[in-house]
Amino acid sequence: MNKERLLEKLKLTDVNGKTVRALYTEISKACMSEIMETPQKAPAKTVSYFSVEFLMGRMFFNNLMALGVLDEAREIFEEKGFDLNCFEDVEDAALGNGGLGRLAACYLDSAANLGYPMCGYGIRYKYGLFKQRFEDGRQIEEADDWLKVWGDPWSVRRANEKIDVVFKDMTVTAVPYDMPIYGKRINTLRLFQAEGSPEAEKISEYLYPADDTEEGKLLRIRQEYFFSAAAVGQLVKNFVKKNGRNFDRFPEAHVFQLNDTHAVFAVAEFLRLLTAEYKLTFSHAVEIAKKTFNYTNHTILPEALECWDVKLVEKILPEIAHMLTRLHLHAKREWDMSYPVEDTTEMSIVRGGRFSMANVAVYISGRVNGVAEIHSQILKDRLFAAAYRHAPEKFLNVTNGVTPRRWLMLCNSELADFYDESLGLKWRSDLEELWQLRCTNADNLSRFTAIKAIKKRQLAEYIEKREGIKLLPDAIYVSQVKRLHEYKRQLMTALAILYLYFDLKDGKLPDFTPMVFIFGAKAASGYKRAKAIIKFINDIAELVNGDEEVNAKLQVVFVQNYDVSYAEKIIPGTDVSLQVSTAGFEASGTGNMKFMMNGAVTLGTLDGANIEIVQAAGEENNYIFGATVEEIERIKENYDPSEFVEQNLKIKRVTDALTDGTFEDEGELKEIYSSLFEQTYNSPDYYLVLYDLPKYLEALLLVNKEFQDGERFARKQLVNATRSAYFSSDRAIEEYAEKIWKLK
Ligand code: 26Q
Repeated sequence: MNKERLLEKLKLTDVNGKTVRALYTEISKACMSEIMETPQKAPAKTVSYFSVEFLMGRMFFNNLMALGVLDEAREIFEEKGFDLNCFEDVEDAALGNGGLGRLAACYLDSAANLGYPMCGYGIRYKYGLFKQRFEDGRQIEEADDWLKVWGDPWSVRRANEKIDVVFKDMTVTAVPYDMPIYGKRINTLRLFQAEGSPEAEKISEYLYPADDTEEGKLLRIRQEYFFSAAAVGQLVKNFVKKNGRNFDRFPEAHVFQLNDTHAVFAVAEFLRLLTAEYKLTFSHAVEIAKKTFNYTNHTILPEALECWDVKLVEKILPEIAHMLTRLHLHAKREWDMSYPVEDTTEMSIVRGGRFSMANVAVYISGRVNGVAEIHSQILKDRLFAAAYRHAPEKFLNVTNGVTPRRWLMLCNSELADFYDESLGLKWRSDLEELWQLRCTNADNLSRFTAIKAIKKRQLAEYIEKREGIKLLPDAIYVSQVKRLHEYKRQLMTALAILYLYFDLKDGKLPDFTPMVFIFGAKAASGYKRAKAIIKFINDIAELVNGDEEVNAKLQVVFVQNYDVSYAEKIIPGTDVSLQVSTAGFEASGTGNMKFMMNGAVTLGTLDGANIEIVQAAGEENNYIFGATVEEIERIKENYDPSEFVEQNLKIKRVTDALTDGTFEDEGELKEIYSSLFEQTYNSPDYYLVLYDLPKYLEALLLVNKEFQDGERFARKQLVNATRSAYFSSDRAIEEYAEKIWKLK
């Protein structure tokens, strides 16, 4: 990359008479041509990362920073009278819906920056995750036509590398779009677009189309097979071109990582190609697959464990169904020699007429990992217990990480500059260096406090611009931003706020430091109860913010359309990060790590990576509460939320508010009430919202009190920020490279 030449090009860019959009394309293209001209060494071994989601966010600022020209570009264009911040209106590439997709993006960033060859494979959805706005407090969804206005200058269409994907009833062309990932190496994210007939094009139209009908399920299967087969097809073909049919050497050149089970059809396609096209025996093909594939599990929620009806797969992919059935028998033969029947049933690929995609993944993978210590332990103890008993060496943990480039250097340049001045530049390539910063030093603390104040002010300005709401300036900013799900317990926060509201109104909290609660979350389209919770929180916001008696002390904001770019504003401007999932349910969490890196304390449960965060930063510098995984098993034996509420009358007051006319209700509040006290698709209060609420309130009030000692609180925050090295995706990728991919 020739930086001087790029800067020269930017200087010569004429802004006059051009639209913002035209300039965006022109500057992006200038960067792209520099990137594309940089030669790359052919690697000995490449990682292929299969993921149905890649939540890349906005590429413009990140790429200019990666190229080392961001600050200079800002100056160059400022002189021309053009503010690069105009490009903050550019759409996020939101081809994912949450943690799993953002993790894939962070991992691409780290692999490139560490110089590991890694190529991401996925789908180029025409529409990303829906856009969200609120009407009367309810979520309205709009299609995310992300390419329409701004186009996609950061990708290159590779029409000459297209490949056919064959279904029984149609053949679909997969056209790759390559996005370079710039770092020490230039890696590629290759997303396939489905072309051919209108039917074919549907395959790459939407992320997670509804799968409650047979048609919907078939479309999902088509999507999963489509990108898996396209990627495997190309990888195998290119391997043969270079090495001939010596497939025993395939695992020396390639390692595949399955980001959850959505690309498990890649296993079947790999076996199909090797046996049908290249005439290997089935056993031989399985042997090679076993040395090539690895699987990361991201969730233990039973409803998220993929199973596909054998009949359905047979309908459109008979050969693939045949491969999976053969694999099932092959595995059984391997096991039947010695394993107890309960174990072989549990590990079985075909179960009750369905393919268990997780069992395929576990059987074929050399390595199976969870994403935080506790989660990996749960995989061994519960989800994959039988497989673990018979092949313990397969299982390992790699705790997630997040890229410090986007989540610190880009979104909090003020904090990064402070580190530069105090520590030199080494921390930028080795986050462990941050440990050197003295958190007790008064100058450091006042610098940090000043930076936090700036980031809070910037956040307040941004929220005012986007939502039209002025945040209280001198308040504790407490944020809960993540997908909306019952297990994440946004409802528990809502009830806690309502409790604080009643107490404030009753004059029971005379020394209360003003608190602002910031929520951001999208609810899946078909997830009625999650939508009800959004409505409930917006109702509370209206009540609290409109009440002159309390609104100088308490404020609630639910921002619309929370996405990667919004996260980049909220996270640095937050004092307290809420991570309050029911213990055992949040596999890891990665938002928690981003907050930590930006100097927010965690108020949370002992779940997912919170446990490791607290280990690194000290329990005394965070606020931990709530039932633990071990306790929950016991509690659930005889938990009756109605009885619990009768014994905790202050809790009863807030749950009564759901039905006593405090709010108008069009069914949403009743829905929430039922979830807490009645048997629905889960037992009453399945996620122990009420059970943990008293302890949650204590923790919130403790934060409220301790925040008054500004210096002490800032120290806790700074300790968190400077102990976050372990949660860098650079560390995580080093672990994958060493323990799973064998690149070192
Ligand atoms: C499965 C079957 C049918 C339909 C949908 C799905 C499905 C879709 C998406 C299942 C799971 C997902 C996404 C899961 C996810 O984002 N998990 C998160 O992964 C993060 C990265 O490892 C963790 O930090 C989070 O704890 C975890 O919730």
